[in-house]
Amino acid sequence: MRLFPKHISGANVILKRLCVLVSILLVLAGCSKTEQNLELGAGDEEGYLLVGEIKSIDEDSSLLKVAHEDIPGFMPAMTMDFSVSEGDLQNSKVGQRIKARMTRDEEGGFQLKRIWPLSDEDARDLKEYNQRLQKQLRDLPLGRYLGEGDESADFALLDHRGNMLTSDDLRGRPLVMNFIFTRCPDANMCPLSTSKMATLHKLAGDEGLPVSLVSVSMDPEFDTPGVLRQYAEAYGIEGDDFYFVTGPKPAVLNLLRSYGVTAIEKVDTIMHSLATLLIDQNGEILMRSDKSAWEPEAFLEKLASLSSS
Ligand SMILES: [Cu+2]
Repeated sequence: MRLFPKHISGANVILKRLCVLVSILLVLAGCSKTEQNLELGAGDEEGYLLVGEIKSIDEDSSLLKVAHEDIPGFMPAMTMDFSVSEGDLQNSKVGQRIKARMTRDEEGGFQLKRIWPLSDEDARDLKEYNQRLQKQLRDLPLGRYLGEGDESADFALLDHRGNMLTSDDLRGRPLVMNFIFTRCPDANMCPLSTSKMATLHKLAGDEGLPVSLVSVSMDPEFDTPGVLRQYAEAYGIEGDDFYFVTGPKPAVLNLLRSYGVTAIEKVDTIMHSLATLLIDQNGEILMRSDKSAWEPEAFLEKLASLSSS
């Protein structure tokens, strides 16, 4: 369908100008919208949205008993059992409020997927830190992103154990950060980068060098804390100084933007670039590699020089 034929009549010219005006107004409206939807798990479509409180955990049968609120058009408020994934089971705490998608499992029972912990304190942190990050983004000159010598970006996200992690929590010791997503099908990209992070973690541990490692998911709608927990386990990554983090999509996208990491969603994957950063104990970026072939040994050397200085 062609909107504007070659021979544009007077009425069409007016119509065309109106369209242009409306487009400009829409763009302006979009630009002035600063409030971002920082709701955890926003944007999910599968099954029914469920909000509730964990009442008990049955580890042997991988079941959670959850008192859920009314699910409009489907089910009134009640307490019932749900099957959950191993990662979600490990992250669950009695008394915790959660948000999840409710679907049928293979046995015809109900299951919860994409579980996000809900707390007012977390919501406040998400909002406050993301506002700080947005200000940092506004202060960056057009086309620039953070690199060596720059102050690192502020963030608040949830780790793979379901706990809030902020950039301030990480101050006081060096930090290595990279960007991955668990569904990445390209062995030379995220899987390789995660293996290198695991190697660096081990080498630093062997040499007694203090460092925190943070892997930011580029696929926050799929990579919930429970999914990240299973991913960490699959790579044999343990220790409370290694974090896989995720959160509301706008907060994650702002963090990616600040570091100039591109992540373009395709039908069944994400086309993306990579970045690995070494940030010192005061939050300054000391090293940045944009290649998938970054060397853990080079980062280790820099870490050692920090310790000895
Ligand atoms: Cu990847």
